[in-house]
Amino acid sequence: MLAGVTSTERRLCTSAPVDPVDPIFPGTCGEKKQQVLVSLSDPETLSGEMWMSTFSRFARPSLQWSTSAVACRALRACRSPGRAAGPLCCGPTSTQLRGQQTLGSACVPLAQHSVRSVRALDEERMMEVEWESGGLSLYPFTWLRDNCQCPLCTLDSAQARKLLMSDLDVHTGVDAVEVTNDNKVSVLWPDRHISAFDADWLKKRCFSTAARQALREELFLNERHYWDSELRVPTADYQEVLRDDQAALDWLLALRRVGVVHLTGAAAERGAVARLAERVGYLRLTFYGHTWQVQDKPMANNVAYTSGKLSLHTDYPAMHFAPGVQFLHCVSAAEEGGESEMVDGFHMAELLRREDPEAFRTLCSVHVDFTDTGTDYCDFMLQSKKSIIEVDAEGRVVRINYNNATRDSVLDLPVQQVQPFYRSIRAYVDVMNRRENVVTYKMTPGDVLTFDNWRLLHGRRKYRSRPGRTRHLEGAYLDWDEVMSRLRILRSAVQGNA
Ligand code: OGA
Ligand code: NM2
Ligand code: ZN
Ligand code: ZN
Repeated sequence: MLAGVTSTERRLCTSAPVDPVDPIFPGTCGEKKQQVLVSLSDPETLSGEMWMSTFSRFARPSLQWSTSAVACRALRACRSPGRAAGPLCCGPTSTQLRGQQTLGSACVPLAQHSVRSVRALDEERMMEVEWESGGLSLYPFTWLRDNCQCPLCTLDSAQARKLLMSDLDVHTGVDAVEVTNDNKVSVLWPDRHISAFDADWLKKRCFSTAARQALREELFLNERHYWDSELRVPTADYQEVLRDDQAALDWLLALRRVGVVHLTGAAAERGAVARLAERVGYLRLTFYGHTWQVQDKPMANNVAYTSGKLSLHTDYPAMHFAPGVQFLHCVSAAEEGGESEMVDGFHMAELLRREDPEAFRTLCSVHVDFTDTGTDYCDFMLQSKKSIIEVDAEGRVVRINYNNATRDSVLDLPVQQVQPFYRSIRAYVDVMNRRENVVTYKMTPGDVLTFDNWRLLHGRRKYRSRPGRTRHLEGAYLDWDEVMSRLRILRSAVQGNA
């Protein structure tokens, strides 16, 4: 069991604010740069604080419960003997499913929220729910009608909407609303259609700013924990991650939040990254193959396949949709050189924004050409155009695209903007190359580095290549949708068992 769980549970009950002190935030804890790795399973070294702050993001008991409930409903639907055999459960059976599945949990959801009263606000076209626990929630009539859960409106086996937009009256009124004996809210519509909404289901979907923010965080875990050279890289045992759901969940939570997890204890032979990808779902095929071999190769079709230095980069900016997650497994290490380096690209971008806002703006706005041509899995001629620092609508950094080797000589800029553009890249690269920002380590056979390729920049020092005793890493890509999907399933299963 994970360290810090007791304190986590305490927080779940008290919903205390997120801890202000965190040991992987340099400067806030005053720790020295000695320990590089922090075990995910060792109660002494794993900072409970790190996990508390992770868990406290979805620490509201109601939200936790609601998520489990959705998963459990789906599970129950496919498990109950009557339905598993019957025509309603037409999805694949467990023996038909390919790849990894999270072991199910026997969770029995308990009702968390009760409705005290409900009324229709006809002027506003909203239903107002008053909760037993205090507080009010508003639900627009149109939204309620759109999300009717009855079998005519919803395909239960797919948890999907059957109701067509063209059949939805987007100006509907209601005839009556009431609280039923089984803690549901019932709505009678003008055409005599009736909807019944579960109290917990409604509570989870409350439109208040705070509720939406909490649900957003629960679903997407967008909170990031920035770091620099003092990072103690989260580490976990490869075999345990394959075997144990809690270990796999801890791995993916840290991968999301910190951006990197070091797994140890894999066999020193090919196959480990494919097996790990199966634990998640499936890997992402690219022109370099299902998995790819980082070795010093004659007539290399990529600078990675030489013994030269790789400066800090993200992989595959030549793809418009670059792989979200990367696994690198050390099959054999170089006798000399080949050390790995990495930086937190989001953190570095924030430093640049503060120190050189002009350069930051340029890297956010200029669309850079990237190119990759060659033959591997098959022949390829890739071109892409993207900004080196991508921000979302709120200005938060969400993706870094930068590989100096595949940055195209084609530069689609007015000539006057060329020099400011170079100055800006150089400013960003100079920030990330500062000693205080780079984590350096040497992989040994059996290590698997798993990291967020949208966020981290990674590199390697040059190495001496010896015929017959060559350095060999095997790599694979995945995407964040698949990783987050597995994370949510693991979370439901593990929390259901608690
Ligand atoms: C790569 C890469 C790192 C290494 O292949 O893209 O970054 O240590 N390799 O060889
Ligand atoms: N490899 C390692 O952007 C890149 O070309 C990164 C990709 C060859 C699959 C390297
Ligand atoms: Zn309906
Ligand atoms: Zn790389």
